[in-house]
Amino acid sequence: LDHDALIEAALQGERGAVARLISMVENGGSELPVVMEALYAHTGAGYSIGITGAPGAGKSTLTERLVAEARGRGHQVGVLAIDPTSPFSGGALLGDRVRMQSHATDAGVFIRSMATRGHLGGLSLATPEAARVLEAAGKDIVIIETVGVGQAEVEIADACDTTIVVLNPGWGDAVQAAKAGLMEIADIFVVNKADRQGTRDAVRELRQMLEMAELPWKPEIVPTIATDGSGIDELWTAIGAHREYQEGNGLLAKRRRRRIEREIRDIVAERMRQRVESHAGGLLEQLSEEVAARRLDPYRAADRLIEALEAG
Ligand SMILES: Nc1nc2c(ncn2[C@@H]2O[C@H](COP(=O)(O)OP(=O)(O)O)[C@@H](O)[C@H]2O)c(=O)[nH]1
Ligand SMILES: [Mg+2]
Repeated sequence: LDHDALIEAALQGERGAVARLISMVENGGSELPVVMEALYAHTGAGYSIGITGAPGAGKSTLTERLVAEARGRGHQVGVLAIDPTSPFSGGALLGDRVRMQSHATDAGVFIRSMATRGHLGGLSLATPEAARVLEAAGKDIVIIETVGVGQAEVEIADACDTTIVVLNPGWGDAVQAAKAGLMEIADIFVVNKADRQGTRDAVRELRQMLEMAELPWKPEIVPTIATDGSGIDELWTAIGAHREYQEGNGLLAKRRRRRIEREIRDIVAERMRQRVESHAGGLLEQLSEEVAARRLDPYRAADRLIEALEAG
């Protein structure tokens, strides 16, 4: 396996090389740090957009529309579809692939359903790394679709430059959104399926909630019909406005620094975990036995293990 050739090909945007590097990220092999180091110098110019919301809200349909919109404006686009509830592919992911086929022959688009097979840091580490691969391959817009389930929503807000929360018209959705803490993470709200009844109520309800929240940035509320493309133009404009706002006041740089900080923290935590594991069977087992025999308490045992780690 020639890493240099692989990296060079990925930098040229070669599809197969990009796919292999993302697989490498998913598998979390030992060669990953070297590869990421080589790619890192070629990143930084991309802009990432996160799309989150409940299953069935229309995230994938919206993503496909946004891809077309971005392509029409001359951008190269990467898409990462992440579904932590079905990490080993399945109906939803397959569905995404089928629908995305309208872009399948376009060299300016790279779409990937992500899963973490072996990456020890899980998706929170694999996602920024995969996004970086796409960026290095020339994708200046990276869209990350995540199904909104609890922690994943908070994580996506950290993982991208603009976070879009997708809701549907329907009684109580705005209230649920507020309860789930979405008011704090959404940079833009999309009320998708605006062809359905209750859209105006949903928008009004959301607006009221946002007014009460007193946020520094007032998220725009964009009604869309992803199936026919209505509102996509407005959504693109809203993304641009949020980007400009963040670029103008230094918030984008701040947001990215926070992201990097978290990534470093995750890597360190992961490495520490690995090192602890490397003592499994030896010192760890011995300490466990002493704790079980009440000769030692777990905290003292942890101290002893840390001392051993520090001693190398
Ligand atoms: N009526 C209507 N259906 C939509 C709209 N957007 C998406 N859908 C449908 O909703 C279903 C779920 O869409 P999908 O994009 O897979 O949702 P995801 O799970 O959030 O990615 C599909 O059958 C879509 O065709 C919309 O604006 N109006
Ligand atoms: Mg989807």
